[in-house]
Amino acid sequence: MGLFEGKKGLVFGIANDHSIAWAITQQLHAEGAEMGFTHLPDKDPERPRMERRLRKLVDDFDKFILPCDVQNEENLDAVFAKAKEEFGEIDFVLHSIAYAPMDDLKGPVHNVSRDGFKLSMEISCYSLISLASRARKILKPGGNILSLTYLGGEKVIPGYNIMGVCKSALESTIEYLANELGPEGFRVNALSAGPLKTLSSSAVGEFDQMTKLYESFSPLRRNITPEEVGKTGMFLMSDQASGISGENLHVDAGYHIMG
Ligand code: 0WD
Repeated sequence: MGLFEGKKGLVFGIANDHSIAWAITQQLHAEGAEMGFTHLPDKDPERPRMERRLRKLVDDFDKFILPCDVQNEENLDAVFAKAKEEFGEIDFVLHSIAYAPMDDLKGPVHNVSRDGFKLSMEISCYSLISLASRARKILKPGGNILSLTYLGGEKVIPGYNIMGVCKSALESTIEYLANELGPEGFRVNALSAGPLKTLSSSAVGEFDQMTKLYESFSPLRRNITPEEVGKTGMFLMSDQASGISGENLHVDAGYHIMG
């Protein structure tokens, strides 16, 4: 019997088959989880690219697929209403979302615009609060929320720029949420992944140099694979991790320990 047999949850952040959320979803599905998924609303309803890409991946097993821009309260309400209708209660929420406008992301933090800062923080950090406040109303005791972060939230990583500031805020938010939701029986954790080529990461400058550093200097002298991130994400959301909350678990071939 799979670790997620009878378990139900929501997955936010599959953009395509390179997405980290997809790597985790494949492991959750293999362990028997039932899931509802969201995608960014398509700008042109005549050409629903985002929806089509997601549908192609999860069509065989999704319970539902809904558009959701995390900046839109009505979208968020609709997703959690649907989850309640479909599942009653849920066991997990995967938050695998980040965004910063290209002009702000490419440049130094001291040049970030006020609007760019607000937008990046809202989508990359506040969105977790939006999900948590709704999730706690339908999470089962023992349920949990997992979010994705990167080492650039703990240390200065050249090229990571404003996203590093967002990840710092996200990691702190995870700790506060873990403390607040713990007494209700819920866990909140972060998975800090090494660099993987995805739509989002291709916008981060110096990405290729980052992966080379992992191959040369991490304790394992290599980078990680999507499958490794997927398996650890699945573990953290499973009952096997029932004693883990407020954690920031690095799946980065050990790179974070290096000076
Ligand atoms: O190396 C990497 N790829 C790492 C990524 C290393 C460590 C952490 N991460 C983090 C990212 O910062 C992010 O939090 O993992 C998370 C997932 O990122 P990903 O899998 O690398 O990127 P991607 O496949 O692009 O998924 C992120 C998705 C968006 O994709 P696009 O590329 O279309 O922006 O976040 C979603 C969207 O699906 N997203 C939103 N969802 C709802 N509302 C919004 C929004 N406003 N904006 C972005």
